[in-house]
Amino acid sequence: RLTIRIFVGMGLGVLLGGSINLLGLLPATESLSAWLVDYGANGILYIMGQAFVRLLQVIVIPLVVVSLTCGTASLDSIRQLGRIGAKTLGLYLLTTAGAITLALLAALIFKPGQGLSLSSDASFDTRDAPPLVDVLVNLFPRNIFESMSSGDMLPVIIFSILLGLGMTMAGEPGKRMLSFFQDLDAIIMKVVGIVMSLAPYGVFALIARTFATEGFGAFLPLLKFLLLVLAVLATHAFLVYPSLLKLLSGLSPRTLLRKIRDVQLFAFSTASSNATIPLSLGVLERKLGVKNAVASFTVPLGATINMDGTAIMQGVATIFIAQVYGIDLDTSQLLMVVLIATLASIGTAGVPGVGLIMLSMVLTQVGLPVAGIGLIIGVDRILDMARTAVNVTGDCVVTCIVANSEKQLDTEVYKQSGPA
Ligand code: DAS
Repeated sequence: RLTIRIFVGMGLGVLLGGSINLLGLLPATESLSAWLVDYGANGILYIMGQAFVRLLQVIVIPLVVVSLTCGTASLDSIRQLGRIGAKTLGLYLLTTAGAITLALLAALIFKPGQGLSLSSDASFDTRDAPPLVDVLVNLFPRNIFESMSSGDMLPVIIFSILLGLGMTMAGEPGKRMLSFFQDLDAIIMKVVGIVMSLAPYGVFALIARTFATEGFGAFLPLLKFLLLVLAVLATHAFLVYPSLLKLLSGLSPRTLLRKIRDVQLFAFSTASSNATIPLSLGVLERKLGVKNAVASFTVPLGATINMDGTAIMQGVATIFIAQVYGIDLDTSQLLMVVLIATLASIGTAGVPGVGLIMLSMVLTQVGLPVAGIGLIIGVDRILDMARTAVNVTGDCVVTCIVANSEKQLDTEVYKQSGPA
């Protein structure tokens, strides 16, 4: 339902903005109608669009602290699942780093942002990207409140992981605190839901203003960006994952992809990994023979920290925005994008639209203008649905690999042809 309303918002935005542009009503001339349109496009629509973007940004810190602490604290059984935990974390981070590298290479080769001169709303500080060593040192929070207030995400991610681990080792107090954080998590997810319910209006305003001021020219370059992200997502889901599964477990990729099709469609339509957890667990345990001891650990963890699709969007978007603003990223900055997008994908909770929120952190850390998000926010909903389906596919593939390596997967059940 929200997706449809967003599509409607986008459609109306294109219609309104496009007609304003085609009628040449902007820039305002002395005529009253042009003045009214200018006031609307550069007043009301501007405020609506910016308000929506800022509302997305303001929830980043609480969202990451709470969802990541819960995600890490859900490792409470990491002592029993030591090896499984290490393998799962290792594979999740490895596939995400691989995904972002694939995305960066594709974007550098196909140059989706080449030669575009899209103006963007807010002025921004192209802060010089700090050298890599400082980034690594700054990973460690000195004063967590300072990091939170300055929106310096990396120390917040490290702090949340430490907090979560501390909880798992603190016995009763840890359990009490964890349930408090889980309640907080539920509340913050509701807040994210409120902001996302404003998406149709925010997207309408952003799209309408983009088309009013930029004209249809704006959409075409986005089409190239859109198609490139979708192409990398498809490569990752239908080429990289199957090869990984075959290589590391010998299990049949065709069987897996056939049996998790519903999971992918549900993830696509809800654009939420969290909402898909129950479905993933059911399919993995009942149709693919994965033991609950593993799936109950790897699936919730994956929904929180394994976001290959999101990392792919962030990789292509970062290069796209850099190209639009004519900023060349050097090798150390590209490596930093891999590191940060991999870490950012850990902190991205599995709810609609948060990948875009995390993108603002990736852009800030490499000194790119966050306002660049305004260029791609209009097509983000479609990308969100596609990348969530990839995120969930990654969770299922890694779960099968880890379960199989720990003899926790019944290959008879896996091979059963049963209904998809
Ligand atoms: N929609 C998120 C998810 O549920 C991913 C994202 O927003 O990038 O996985």
